[in-house]
Amino acid sequence: MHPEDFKSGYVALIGKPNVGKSTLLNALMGQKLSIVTPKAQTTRHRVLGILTEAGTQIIFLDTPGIMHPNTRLDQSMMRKVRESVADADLIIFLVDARAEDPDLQGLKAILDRPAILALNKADLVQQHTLLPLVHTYTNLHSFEAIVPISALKETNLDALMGEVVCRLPPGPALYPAEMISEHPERFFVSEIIREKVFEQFRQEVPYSSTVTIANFVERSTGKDLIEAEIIVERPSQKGILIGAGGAALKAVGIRARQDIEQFLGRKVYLKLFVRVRRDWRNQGRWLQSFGYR
Ligand SMILES: Nc1nc2c(ncn2[C@@H]2O[C@H](COP(=O)(O)OP(=O)(O)OP(=O)(O)O)[C@@H](O)[C@H]2O)c(=O)[nH]1
Ligand SMILES: [Mg+2]
Repeated sequence: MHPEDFKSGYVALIGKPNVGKSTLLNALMGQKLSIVTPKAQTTRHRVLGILTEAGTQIIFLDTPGIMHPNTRLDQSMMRKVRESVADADLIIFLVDARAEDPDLQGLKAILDRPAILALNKADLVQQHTLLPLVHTYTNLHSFEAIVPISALKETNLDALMGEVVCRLPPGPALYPAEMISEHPERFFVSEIIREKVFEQFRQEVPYSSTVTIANFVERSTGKDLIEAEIIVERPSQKGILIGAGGAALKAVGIRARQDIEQFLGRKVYLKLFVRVRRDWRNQGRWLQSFGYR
């Protein structure tokens, strides 16, 4: 194949919280790069997935769900959405196929960028209910294509990929073919721990938490040592995270370690600490030091 025939581009996954953007990224990549939980506002970063195959390189950008920002952390998340829209050659705009009202805020956010509408969670609805939804969105935005999918069941993703690939601009590969992401290992490790906190705790604890890696020591003999800090906003949250006799934190550690070992393909020794950083979600210096600026 001629190098001039190569196609490459940035494809941003945009939509409300919980519509299945990260699930779709993982399904398209064939491996888990972005954390997924049943709770809204799980993703806080822009997570890259680089897919190189058959003369194309697609750089997927998973993004936080679009919401009204209440904290400076939220503002940072919405900035990542705007940056991803600006960088995208193409947008996959995800909506929940069960939703009755159109996502007007999301439509506003994608501006006039070329976008494919993905009606996700189609496995949860009857086919005929999709028609009014298609009609509504067609009247609101000029979509390049509309594809019902199930990111979870991996249904119709070939059709979606077909619509994406034919709209990629000509261009060279921007990353080496074997590269699947550009985040360092410690990013994925901290995200896996954050996923377990989201899964295990209720109400405000997940939203008040973040995770930083304090120490990551690769050892040629024996297991790698990873020391991670779970940051919370108040002492009461620290108590909940640790639990009676340390049981809750221990459970987080066991679940996280299993996934970290699977992700890294090697055994690790994981040590978790809990720290209070008052109101960190509104403090610029903390946001910066936790990787949100
Ligand atoms: N039934 C069904 N569930 C899905 C589908 N896609 C995602 N989900 C579920 O929806 C929930 C949210 O999925 P995520 O991928 O985390 O959604 P998201 O859009 O990345 O959410 P945020 O990061 O919070 O913006 C999870 O429980 C998924 O398993 C789907 O096609 N069908
Ligand atoms: Mg997500």
